[in-house]
Amino acid sequence: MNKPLRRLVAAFATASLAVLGLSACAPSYPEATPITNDMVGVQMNMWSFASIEAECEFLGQAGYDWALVSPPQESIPGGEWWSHYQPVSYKIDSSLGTEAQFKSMVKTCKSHDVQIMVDVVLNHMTGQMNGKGFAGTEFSKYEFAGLYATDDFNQCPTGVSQIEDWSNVEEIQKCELLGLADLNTSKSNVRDKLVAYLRDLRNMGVAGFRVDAAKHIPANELKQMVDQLDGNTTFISEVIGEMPPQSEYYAFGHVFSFDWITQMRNIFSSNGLLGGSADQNYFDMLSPSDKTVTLVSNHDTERNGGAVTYMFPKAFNLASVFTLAVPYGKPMMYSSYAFNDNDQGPFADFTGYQPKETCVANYGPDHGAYEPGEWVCQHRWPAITGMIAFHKAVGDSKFTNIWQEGDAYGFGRGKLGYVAFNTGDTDVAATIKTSMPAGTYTDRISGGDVVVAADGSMQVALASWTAVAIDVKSKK
Ligand code: LM2
Ligand code: CA
Repeated sequence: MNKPLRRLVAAFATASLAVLGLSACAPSYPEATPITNDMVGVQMNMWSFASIEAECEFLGQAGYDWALVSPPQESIPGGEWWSHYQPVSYKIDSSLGTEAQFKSMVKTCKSHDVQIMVDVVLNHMTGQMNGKGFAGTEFSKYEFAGLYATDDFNQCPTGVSQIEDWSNVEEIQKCELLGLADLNTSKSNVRDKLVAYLRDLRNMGVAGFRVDAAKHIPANELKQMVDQLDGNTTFISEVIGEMPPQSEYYAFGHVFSFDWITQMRNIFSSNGLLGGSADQNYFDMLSPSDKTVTLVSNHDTERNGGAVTYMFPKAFNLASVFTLAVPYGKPMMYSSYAFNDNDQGPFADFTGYQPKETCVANYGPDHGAYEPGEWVCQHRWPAITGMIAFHKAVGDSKFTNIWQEGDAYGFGRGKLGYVAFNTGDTDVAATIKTSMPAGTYTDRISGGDVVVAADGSMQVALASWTAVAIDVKSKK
């Protein structure tokens, strides 16, 4: 159903309930569209609300359907990006901006058809012994006035407060992650506070959530919170590793694919490793496509060596192209700032708030070196925005016409698209057989022309570490 039609149907449903004198039991929320495989998201890591608001016109035009915002709630103060993962209260006020700016962002982005998703920290509160939050809220560890008292936090069954045995699910879920005060979500009063926060955000027009540290929250307790929101709300749980199994979480929402991050790093970290990657059997072994958000990197893996990052720009570019090119998952792109210190967050001014973010000049994989703090703006890289259009044009069509020549590799997506990569040091000129209709196409990567002959063959010149992509919607 298209967006206006969906609105109309929703309006009728409400009207007919009113005519019948009935009222819906569940509270009604602003419109939200559950994410689909055709949609593309982007994590705007540590972008301030005002800057995302300003960027949403671009995001909408580029075809991004949703943007993920870093944890917006009040946290401990401090210039480290990770202070945002240490909540002090659920007031929307942090170096990323105020509640007014947050609401304005959601509204403006919606007007550009970009939904806002929020990174929510439900597993824990800050680990600091005591202090004052960014918005002035005083706290001590295990005492958060108006929210939680000591008995609302888990007692680690091992007697040591920290998680030690990472194969023991009870420890993973009931002991402290990094010394962060671990909320006891088996208690309904604790879940009620967390649900109130989620409802507040949903009422502000937020469409869904990334559940931070979800594996540290028992799936059945998280589900009880999810069930208290409306069914259009998107949930994406962060569940890394084997224990607990991801399937417990995709039973009621989505999961991020950390296998995908690893696979992209493995494939794109050296020359010529793409061969065989257009393999439907491989995708069928992963978590279900309609439950899985695929990504090249996030804020953690960008720092821990687990992912391809902007520091290897050609690899990052092609890994993002590949993620948008295959019939698997609900892709989320990643956009971030340059750093040379893992802890350093974006610079804030004397008010404590971040000044407006602006992209580096000449953003793209050929930009060269960055100064720490510069905004890399991977979400604007031409190959990535070009491939959003490809992704939407090819839908769920199957792999066809797989081609390999040395370090170059390509595949079709039925009759709807074709993409070829060269992950070798030498340029490749080749003729590739496709199932595309004859004609002249615009390459989604370079913007140049690609001609498909009557027999479906196309001639391509693939420079080292570039790609070429055409689809039915790029036909001239
Ligand atoms: C996550 N997912 O499960 C986030 O993606 C990840 O970025 C968070 O860690 C983590 N879980 C907790 O939300 C980050 C950062 C840590 C940082 C924590 C809390 O990667 O380094 O830990 O946020 O701010 C920091 C210190 C750590 C200290 C801890 C508690 O780096 O040394 O542990 O605070 O004071 C004693
Ligand atoms: Ca926990």
